[in-house]
Amino acid sequence: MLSCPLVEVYRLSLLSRRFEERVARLALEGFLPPMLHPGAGHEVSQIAALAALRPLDPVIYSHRGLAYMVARGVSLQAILCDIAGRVGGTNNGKGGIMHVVDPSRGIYGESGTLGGGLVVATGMGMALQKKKSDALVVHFFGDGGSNRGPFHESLNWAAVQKLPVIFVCENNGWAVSVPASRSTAVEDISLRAIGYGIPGHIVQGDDPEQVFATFAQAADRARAGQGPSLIEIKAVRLLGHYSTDPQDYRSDVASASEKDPLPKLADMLLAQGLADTAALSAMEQEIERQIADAVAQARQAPLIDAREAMTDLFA
Ligand SMILES: Cc1ncc(C[n+]2csc(CCOP(=O)(O)OP(=O)(O)O)c2C)c(N)n1
Repeated sequence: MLSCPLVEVYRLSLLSRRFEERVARLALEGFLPPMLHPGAGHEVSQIAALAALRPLDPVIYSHRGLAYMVARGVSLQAILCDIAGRVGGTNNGKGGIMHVVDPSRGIYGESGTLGGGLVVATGMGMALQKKKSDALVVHFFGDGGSNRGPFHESLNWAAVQKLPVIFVCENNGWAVSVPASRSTAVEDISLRAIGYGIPGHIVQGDDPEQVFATFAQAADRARAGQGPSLIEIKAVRLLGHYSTDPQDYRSDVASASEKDPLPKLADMLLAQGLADTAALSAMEQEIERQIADAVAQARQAPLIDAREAMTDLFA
């Protein structure tokens, strides 16, 4: 059985974190619009999850963070151009920050409405099943999204039809400013799997090996025609709902930062002898260089022509 590529998960998580920090600074500077939902705290589990799947298994991601695209190798420059409305992005300025779409890397964007992606993922699962493909769809959504109607319809239908879908609830305990305890009567969203007759799993967002193994198991099940799984990642939202959120509704900000999976993973690499401090600092420098290059290139890209809004339309 394959094991989790921990060093690569760390590198991509660090790249996602530093890139997102840079995006936030570029927004303050006015180069980009400020509306980013930071994924800080979620990166390690998102990347370990995708590492257990095939590179082209379709991903319908959630609005939180950029790690999904970074994990699939979408270029940083293209992501920046998408966000900044510049030529060179993945969809010519039509998506902005939350809708990077690159089917050549299995990245299919997300729905504009919370919960909408569940239905799209289920429909894609039907299409894959009809085509007798051995690919599977993975869809990430939040605990807030799991309380919307499409969650129940999608899981029920996917279970009945044995669709190749992995439903992933990233439970960070918050939906904007509403704590999960005020919106959800159960602590574990994964318990709901029982109601649909499918496996439900809980994984800890700071345990990439557990995440990898659980996704690999759910993927085997989906590819074998046995149907969907529901995986709940216990995640931590280190920052605000959006980048300039003052978080005045929150008293756990300091304690949340102690739960950051990224330094924990660095410690794990050092303890297991998978990397030494010199290797980690070389990695950090390489990442800074990669980001600086992407920013320099994006700054040179021209703004999208407004007429682009009328191209590639099919409805
Ligand atoms: C139908 C609908 N209602 C409200 C919103 C606004 N909205 C965007 S994200 C969000 C909260 C999402 O919380 P959760 O699903 O827990 O994900 P998280 O932000 O914690 O990652 C809300 C209410 C929306 N996009 N669509």
